[in-house]
Amino acid sequence: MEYIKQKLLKKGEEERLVVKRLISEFGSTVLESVNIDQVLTGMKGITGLLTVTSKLNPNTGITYRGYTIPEIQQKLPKVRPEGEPLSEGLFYLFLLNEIPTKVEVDALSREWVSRSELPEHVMEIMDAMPLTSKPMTQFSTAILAMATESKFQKAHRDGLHKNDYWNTTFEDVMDLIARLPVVAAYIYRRNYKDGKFIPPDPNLDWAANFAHMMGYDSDEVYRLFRMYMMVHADHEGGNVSAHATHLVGSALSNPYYSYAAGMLGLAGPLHGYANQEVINWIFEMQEEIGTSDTEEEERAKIEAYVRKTISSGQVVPGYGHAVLRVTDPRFIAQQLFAQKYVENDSLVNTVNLLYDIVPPILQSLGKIKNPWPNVDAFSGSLLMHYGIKEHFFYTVMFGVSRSLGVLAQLVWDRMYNLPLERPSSETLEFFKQKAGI
Ligand code: CMX
Repeated sequence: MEYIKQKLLKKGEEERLVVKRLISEFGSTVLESVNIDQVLTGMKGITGLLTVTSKLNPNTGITYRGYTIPEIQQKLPKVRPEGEPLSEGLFYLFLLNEIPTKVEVDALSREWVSRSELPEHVMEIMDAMPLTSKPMTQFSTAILAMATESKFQKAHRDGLHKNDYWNTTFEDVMDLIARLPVVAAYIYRRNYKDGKFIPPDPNLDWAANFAHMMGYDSDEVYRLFRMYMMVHADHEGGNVSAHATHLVGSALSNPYYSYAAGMLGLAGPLHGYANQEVINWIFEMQEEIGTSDTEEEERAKIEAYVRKTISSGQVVPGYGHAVLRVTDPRFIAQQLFAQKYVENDSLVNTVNLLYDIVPPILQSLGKIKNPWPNVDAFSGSLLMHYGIKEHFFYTVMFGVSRSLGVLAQLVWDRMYNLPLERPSSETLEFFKQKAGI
């Protein structure tokens, strides 16, 4: 991987100077003013972070290093021309801002397999966890347990120049990304299958290997996993999992601690846990409304169920977004995937029907800023279709894919020598005074 490091350093040294110059020469340039409601509603819309891997436009959705999801699907190397892009290529793009060749992507696949062996104590710690503990508890515990391997932490302890932080961070990030699917697949095997560990296949790419280690070996599931990893990989810097990873990393905590923090944020119902909630909610709805004789009757029953969810003070999972103001292009990518490869699946049909029914109801509330579906509204129905029915595991899958973007960003955080994150906070008195109340 020396050539990746050399490229990274070349770009990094140039960009690091730009960041330095922005701080020293243009530090007092005003970006925007901040309103009270922005502070009190989760810092929405306040530009407070530097993130290079991706950018979220409220009206057009995510771009990865400037490329939309359809462009990514078209431009990144694939196993077959009509297939889905390889995750290795996406990581390469996040890291180096270049579309890699298939040869470069294959080298990364081999590198990740070569780094994928878990330390013995990590397996033992996973084996010691009760099966009653949530998959995300097991996942984040295993990530923390892997911190014994941190090359960054060791180098830092031994006295590391800050301009070299990126180097051992890159090494940790590569190890971590290589091992996350192994950890996740083992959690899956222990919780839902025979508990036997399936080793990675050195001939498979990262996403396909994840499916393989979970026990799914077909070109169709490999293709699904490649698409799944791609759509969940990054969503600029302010979302909870990305921001938590960055924030903890800013204290120079090692990449394992940083990513574990991100995963604990992903586990929340307003973030990545929503992908399980969508399936839970649909199943509960189906149980309550039963079968219908006509589509009209079914629509009326679903509508009533959606209204009941809202009136009981709950959110409709998979709908709404803190930034997006349109249907999430990641939802659309999955819908197109289903149109292409999935024939007449009743759960997928229900998800499509909900897309018709839910937004007008949410819109009619008059308070929700975005009534459209997000990435989580579709993903579960696809996994179910391909036989991965254990929906309590779905957030772990989201967690594996999110590593591609936020850990590439962590390398850049260290390359730029970004300092400790420390915004200020104010008391209620301050806001009352500002408002004159
Ligand atoms: N169903 C019902 N009400 C909703 C809603 C939904 N899906 N989404 C938002 N609202 C409500 C909010 O609860 C809020 O109500 P109050 O003013 O009474 O508190 C109001 O609409 C305004 O909220 P908002 O500004 O539009 O949304 P936020 O930026 O505060 O929150 C999000 C965004 C995603 C947390 C929210 O839309 C939500 O809870 N959605 C459902 C959970 C979900 O799908 N999360 C996954 C997001 C994608 C991801 O990170 O994976």
